[in-house]
Amino acid sequence: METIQVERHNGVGWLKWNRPEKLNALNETLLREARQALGQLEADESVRVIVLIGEGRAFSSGQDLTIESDADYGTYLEDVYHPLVRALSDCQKPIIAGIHGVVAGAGLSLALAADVRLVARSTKFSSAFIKIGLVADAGGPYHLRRLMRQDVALDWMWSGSTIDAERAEAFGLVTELIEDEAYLARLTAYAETLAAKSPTAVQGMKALLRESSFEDGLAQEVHWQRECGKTEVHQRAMQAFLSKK
Ligand code: T3D
Repeated sequence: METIQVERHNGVGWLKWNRPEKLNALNETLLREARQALGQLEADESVRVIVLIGEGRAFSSGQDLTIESDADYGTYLEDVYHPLVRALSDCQKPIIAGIHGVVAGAGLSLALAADVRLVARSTKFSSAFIKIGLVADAGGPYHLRRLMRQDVALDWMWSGSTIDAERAEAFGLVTELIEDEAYLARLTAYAETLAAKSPTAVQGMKALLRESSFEDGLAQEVHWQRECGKTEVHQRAMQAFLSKK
């Protein structure tokens, strides 16, 4: 692939935006290749956790602003962004966004589609869209609404301002804030620790927390707990507990 790099280590699939010279600005090739790479990692049984990261000094500077196109923006969203955003949202495996440097505009929207966000302390978060007269898109508003207070999210989106990682943490956008020197090691340890846990329980937790209604939630609990109860991890843990009695 031209704009995406994929690596697999210790149960973790690393999906890396690879346009460092443009701070991983998102062009059509990258968005389509990312969709393809995500599909491959999802289908690979050796991969239990997926990490999204950016090569170079940024996670992503958002939509590539140098592209000249006559395409209708709505159609472009439907054809190019939404397949990736849907795939991220529908992915049963846990997705971690590892964020450093800059995360802006549609790059932020992709990061918000991850399940958790591990962030290097010097990262700058830019809402950016309004600066070029656009609404936030690529699923960003949906996720912002779930993570943040609506008035604070609107205030930020309307301002188009850039905030530091501490502020983003206060907004609820950061799962774990990490000192820059420790960032990559901690991200790797987090992902590999999660990959070592029961995949049935890990994926079940993700599915249960996404359920929208109470009744759906109860029904899903029944499904996932039934499956978890059959796993070796659970059987071994029960035997270990009982053998100590
Ligand atoms: O289609 C849809 O509906 C989706 C719509 C989405 C809209 C958005 O995503 S809005 C957000 C768009 N992004 C931005 O507004 C950020 C633009 N970039 C910047 O403001 C700055 O680059 C940064 C503040 C992020 C970093 O500044 P700095 O000084 O550290 O780096 P730089 O020198 O500006 O950038 C390095 C290179 O990356 C440079 O290229 P060059 O001159 O070396 O050839 C720069 O032009 C390029 N670059 C950075 N961001 C983008 C970009 N090229 C294309 N598109 C970018 N977004």
